[in-house]
Amino acid sequence: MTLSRMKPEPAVKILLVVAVALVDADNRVLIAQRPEGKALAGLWEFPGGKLEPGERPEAALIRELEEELGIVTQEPCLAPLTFASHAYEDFHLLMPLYICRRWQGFAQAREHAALKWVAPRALRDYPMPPADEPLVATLIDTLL
Ligand code: 9L3
Ligand code: MG
Repeated sequence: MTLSRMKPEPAVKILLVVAVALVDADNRVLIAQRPEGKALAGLWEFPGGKLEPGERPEAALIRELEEELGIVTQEPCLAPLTFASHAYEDFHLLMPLYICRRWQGFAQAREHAALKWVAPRALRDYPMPPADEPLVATLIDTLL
C-alpha cells in the first residue's frame, strides 16, 4: 500500500503517573486502597498520581505523598526502581516506580479507603491495578 492510502493511526493518549514503594524499618511496603467513586476502586496500589503540567516526576511524587499520606520526603530519598506500562482502552499509562526509605511523619489515608504495611512476599495477596501488579516481582527481588 502506498503511503498516501494508509489510514492515519488514532493518536494514543499517554498518561504519565509516578508511584512509590515506601519501605519501613521492618522492610514492609505501604500499599493504599483506591476509594469508592474512583476508577479501579477497591484495588491496592502504590501511592502516587499524575504529573501536573510542567512538573518533574520527583516533584510530583513529593507533592502526592504530602497530599495523599501527609508525609514529607526530599528528592535524594527517591530512587527510581522500575517502570510500568499498561494500555487501557482510552489511554496508555506509563508509570515509573520509585523506592523511598526516609520520610517525615506517619502515613495516614487522606485520599484512600485504607493503608496497609505489607511484607514483600505478601504483596501478591492484594488485588492491584494492572499497572501495579507486574511491579511486585521486581520489588520482591529488591527487598528480599
Ligand atoms: N494508577 C495506577 N497505579 C498507581 C497509581 C498511583 C495510579 N499506583 C492509575 C489509576 C488511574 C491513573 O493511574 O488510571 C491516575 O491515577 P489517579 O489520579 O486516578 O489516582
Ligand atoms: Mg493518587
